[in-house]
Amino acid sequence: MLTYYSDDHHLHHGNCELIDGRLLPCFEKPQRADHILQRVKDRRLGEVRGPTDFGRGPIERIHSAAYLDFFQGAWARWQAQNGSGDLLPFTWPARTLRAVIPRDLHGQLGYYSFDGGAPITAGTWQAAYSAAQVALSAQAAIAAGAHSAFALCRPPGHHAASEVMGGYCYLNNAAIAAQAFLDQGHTKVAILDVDYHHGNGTQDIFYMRSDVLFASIHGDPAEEFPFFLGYADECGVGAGEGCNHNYPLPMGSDWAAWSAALDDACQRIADYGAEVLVVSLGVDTFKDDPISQFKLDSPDYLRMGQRIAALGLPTLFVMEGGYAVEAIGVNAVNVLEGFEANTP
Ligand code: SS9
Ligand code: ZN
Repeated sequence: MLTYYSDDHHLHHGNCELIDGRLLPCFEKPQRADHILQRVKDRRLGEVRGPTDFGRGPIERIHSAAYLDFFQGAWARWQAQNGSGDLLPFTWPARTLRAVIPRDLHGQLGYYSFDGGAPITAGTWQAAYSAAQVALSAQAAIAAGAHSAFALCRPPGHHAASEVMGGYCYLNNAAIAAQAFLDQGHTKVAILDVDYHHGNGTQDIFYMRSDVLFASIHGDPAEEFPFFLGYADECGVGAGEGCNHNYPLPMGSDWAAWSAALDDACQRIADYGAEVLVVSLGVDTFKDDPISQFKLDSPDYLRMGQRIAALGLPTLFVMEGGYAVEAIGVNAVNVLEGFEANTP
């Protein structure tokens, strides 16, 4: 399997995040992608290629120009104010307030985010931009005939909506790639989100559309981040009705419970008639993940890849979460190896 990767992810390294009343070092850190790349090489998964630059155009198919302008320019504005430290939001237009766009940098930061988990640093835009190009490059490889490809994206993307960052995510790499398939002539794309957290950004982007089916298996949002989306009764609206499938699972779920949801999600994807599959590949479902509560073990990721391969669809894997840094290389690449083992 081809892997696409850019070293630019190193340009994004947030300082800290708020957990249990303490500021702790960010869990979403550069070593995550370094470990995955090393495992790709150790297992000789296939060639590793740098991205082609497709520009801002395909990103603007998902994110508004106003949002991208804000994100791209935020650090320079912060520097012009002599800001020190990461740029982090602290006020959001929650219920009772108005979703106006203030003039102030921090006001705009609150407008364009949903939590304080996505710090903007000097290199965040470049890292996120390159991650989107990595996803687009892997998409292009599949469009050119490859049966599968791995976009080793960092930062991740599935929590980012059209105009909202959060949950370590800025640009929705999987959504950008899915839209590229549609813009190149496909009519039905499925996105399967196996990250431990609900892909709220991806769901929101495609919620009213029938050309993308979204299925997500995740920790029950009644008990887990992102809390405010990802419930089982969210099925899509308008043209999108019936094209959104959430599988919220209880804390402590293991492979038996998780794989039952996967079987159902795969059946939905097959019934939908998807021509191509994008997998939002998070491996924070791992038993030793420091911020998650599922109980998958490393061999389970081989089974996951095998089950996904049984769909028989051209498949783009897009890296999302996974924070047990030493293990995420093994677990992510296990999915890819399981997929290849079950591909004729
Ligand atoms: C605060 C935890 C916030 C955000 C998790 C984002 C995961 C992205 N106690 N966690 S895959
Ligand atoms: Zn996650």
